[in-house]
Amino acid sequence: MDHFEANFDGLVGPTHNYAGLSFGNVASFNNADAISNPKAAAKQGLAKAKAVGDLGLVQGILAPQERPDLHTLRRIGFTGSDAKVLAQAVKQAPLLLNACCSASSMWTANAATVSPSSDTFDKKLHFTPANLVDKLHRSIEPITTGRILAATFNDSRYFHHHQHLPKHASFGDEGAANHTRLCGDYDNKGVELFVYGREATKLNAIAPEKYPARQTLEASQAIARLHGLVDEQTVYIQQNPAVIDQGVFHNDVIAVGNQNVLFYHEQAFLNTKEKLAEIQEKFNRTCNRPLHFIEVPTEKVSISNAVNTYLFNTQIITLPSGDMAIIAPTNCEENQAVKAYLDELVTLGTPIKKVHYFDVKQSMQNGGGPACLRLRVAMNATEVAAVNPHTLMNDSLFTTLNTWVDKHYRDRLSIQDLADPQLIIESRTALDELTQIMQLGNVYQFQR
Ligand code: SUG
Repeated sequence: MDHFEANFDGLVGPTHNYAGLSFGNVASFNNADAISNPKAAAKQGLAKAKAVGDLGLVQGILAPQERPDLHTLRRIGFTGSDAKVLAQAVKQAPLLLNACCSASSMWTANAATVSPSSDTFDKKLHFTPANLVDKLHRSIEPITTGRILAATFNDSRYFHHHQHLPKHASFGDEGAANHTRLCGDYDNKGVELFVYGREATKLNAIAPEKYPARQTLEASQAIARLHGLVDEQTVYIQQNPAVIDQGVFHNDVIAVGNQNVLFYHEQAFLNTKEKLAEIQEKFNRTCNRPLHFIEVPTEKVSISNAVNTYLFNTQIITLPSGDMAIIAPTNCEENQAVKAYLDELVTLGTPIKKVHYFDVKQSMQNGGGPACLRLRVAMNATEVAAVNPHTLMNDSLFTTLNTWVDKHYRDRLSIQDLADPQLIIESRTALDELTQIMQLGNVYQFQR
């Protein structure tokens, strides 16, 4: 095969914890203050990534970020030694300290928006890190994300890296979680779908009432301009505000696509009929293949079941045989209605023939399913060959990373532990070693 959709999974960082930081993300809120297990979280993620690689897909790993983020704490006025900065922060501003300790970069579906070279103006693969401005703990990710992406896709002949969008609510951008690409073969032209929650510059625009809409139309349009996408291959769709208000904080909680399949809940979008017609028309003109819309009705799967099990935060992958499989969290298997739906789905005659379940509960408890944990990068063979090879999953990297996790990670972390200065030392020691394993150079602030 000479065209691939690679998945780059976020390696869970040593400070993985449950701080209830994401208003509008039901799991994050419900599990606030629970005790986390960073070691198990990292191993669950690695096992899932390795299994997808073993199914025959190109699989990569993106390094986590430096947390606690002492640099942000110093920027907001805490001074003295690292230990003193933590001690002051926990006393004066514990919630800000929590925000500076989140391992949220593990959800690499929010790392960036990626457009493959067959869609872009200069025939390079484009990356724009997401600014993640809606949540403080996530808004401190994009600079380091940009460095990690540049160290992973480190060949300017093939990869074009942009700066994140201006950090203002008008440009709220959550990356690939609100972006889907439909295509024939991965290296052929495709149709890029941008799903947004609100239009920032229009007065009285339709928007959710209870929870924030993190992605704006203006951000999606800016990405399409930066990547040089053409209108004939681009569709903008507004998310249904009523489902955002029920906990669907990203489109990838309610819809997922792969090649010629779009799998979505009937309540996912606004103006569904018109938008599906536009997708169909653009797809027909761009891609030489039948398109399958798989719409899941509320009577089979309610919005609350979709949010609680992450049925749509599954990965739809194409196996070397050409059949598609779904990578689902075990939470789907444990829910009667959702399991029944998935059992039926593989018999419907669509390209989806099989479901594989993985336990990623440490991530799920913060609202991150299998699809949140990965950034998809469609590539041709030349581009795959240009990727930093030390970031690509194989038996050796899998063993090395598991050993590295065993050596450095705790198996229990409470919110109170975030103020432990020893955690800074542990985290930095681990990440310094990781940059050598993955040959990333000095991507972290503490190394510069
Ligand atoms: O941004 N949770 C993440 C989950 C991101 C899921 N990503 C996708 N759907 N693509 C978020 O809400 C919780 C952190 C905490 O509460 O400790 C958090 O950031």
